[in-house]
Amino acid sequence: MALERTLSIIKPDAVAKNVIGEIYSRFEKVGLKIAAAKMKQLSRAEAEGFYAVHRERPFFNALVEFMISGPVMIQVLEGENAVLKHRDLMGATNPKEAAAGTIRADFADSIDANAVHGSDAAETAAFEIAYFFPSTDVYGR
Ligand code: RTP
Ligand code: MG
Repeated sequence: MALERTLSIIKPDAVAKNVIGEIYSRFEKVGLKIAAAKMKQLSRAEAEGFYAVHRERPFFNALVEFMISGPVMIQVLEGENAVLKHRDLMGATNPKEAAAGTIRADFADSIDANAVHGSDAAETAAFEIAYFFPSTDVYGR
């Protein structure tokens, strides 16, 4: 299994709930290492660019509004099979459908305020990591 990197964002709702440490602990327990991290208030343009793939979707404006409603915590996670491993920890997009014990089941309130973002494939991870971190700020171990 290849060593992979993925981009994680703890969204404004989860930052406001003060569960950054609880979520980091879940990453560490499955062997995902934090290779880069920063807290950031996204501008509208940054949020729109990050989610550009969803630009034509009906939920795009609500998604952008939510993502700029407060600071987010952004990190690069590194480990074996990191993309899928992280998606498994997150749970389904809609917290009502998220499996028990997943981050979204435990901390998300709605499909809009759903606590976390995770890259959905290795190619999107490469784009998303570069979107927020210059390669010199990512510390692989
Ligand atoms: P994310 O990108 O944030 O990790 O979430 P995801 O892959 O599980 O879901 P995605 O399809 O990429 O959608 C991005 C975000 O848009 C919101 N959404 N709302 N109302 C809706 O039908 C709907 N569908 C998606 C969610 O907040 C989702 O996280
Ligand atoms: Mg997605």
